[in-house]
Amino acid sequence: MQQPMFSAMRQSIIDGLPATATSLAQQALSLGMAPLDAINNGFVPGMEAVGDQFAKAQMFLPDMMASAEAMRGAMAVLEVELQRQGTERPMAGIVVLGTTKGDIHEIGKQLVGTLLSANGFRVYDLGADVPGEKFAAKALELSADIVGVSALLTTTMRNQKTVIEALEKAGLRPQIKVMVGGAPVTRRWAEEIGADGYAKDAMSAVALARRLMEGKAQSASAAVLL
Ligand code: B12
Repeated sequence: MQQPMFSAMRQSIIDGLPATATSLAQQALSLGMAPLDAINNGFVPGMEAVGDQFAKAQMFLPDMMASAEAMRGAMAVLEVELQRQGTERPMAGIVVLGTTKGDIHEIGKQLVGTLLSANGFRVYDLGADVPGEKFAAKALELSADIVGVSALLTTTMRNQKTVIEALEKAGLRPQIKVMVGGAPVTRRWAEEIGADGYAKDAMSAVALARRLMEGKAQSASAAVLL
């Protein structure tokens, strides 16, 4: 039953059909499919195919927008279930999340936020096209543990560094861990800009956030011992 359903999900994204994608997400949940299975094996492969077709000029911007709309429709249904699972966990840490200035891609960042919430993190999502100072102001206001910065364009990746600089300028860098991600981002880039970690997808982002929290706890107890 799963394989034909995954294919239908993938196709609903490629064809840019929000009503179909939403209905497939609902059907999957009512059949007992795990929301992450639907996301990772059904809908995300659809988005990947769309990206490939767009890169080869086999698809144009309005089609890609329809595909993004279909993805958001499916995610809206699946997120509710993922969030529900997260409400039953103890608080793991406070995360401020956003996409860099100049960049309007939101789907991957939202998926990261949803999985972090589902795993007990309290997530504040600033949205897309967010300047560095806004990340810093929100992190200060919430006493955040982690700032997560997404970038999907090679031209906006460099603004991830601007976020780190804004945190430094606000004197927040010592106590706040920064994680970066997005399709063009690499581990090497994360190191180059002085981020504390990089994750290639939302599942790895959760593991990374947990590791960063452990690192924070260790340096806090080391400071107490000194
Ligand atoms: C959907 C989409 C859009 C939608 C966005 C809708 C929305 N509200 O998000 C729309 C149609 C608006 C759009 C617009 C544009 N897009 Co676009 N878009 C895409 C597409 C097809 C899919 C992106 C996506 O949602 N993927 C699915 C999610 C689940 O994956 P993801 O984003 O990579 O996120 C995962 C990981 O990267 C990671 N992650 C993401 N963020 C973070 C953050 C942290 C902290 C961590 C740890 C991890 C992490 O975890 C996520 C979940 O697993 C990509 C193709 C691609 N292969 O990426 C092109 C793509 C990114 N777009 C591209 C382009 C060129 C554009 C436009 C400039 C087009 C134009 N001419 O106007 C504009 C950009 C405008 C702007 N200023 O931002 C290019 C970028 C090329 C480049 N190298 O810079 C791509 C690669 C397409 C291509 N192959 O050419 N786009």
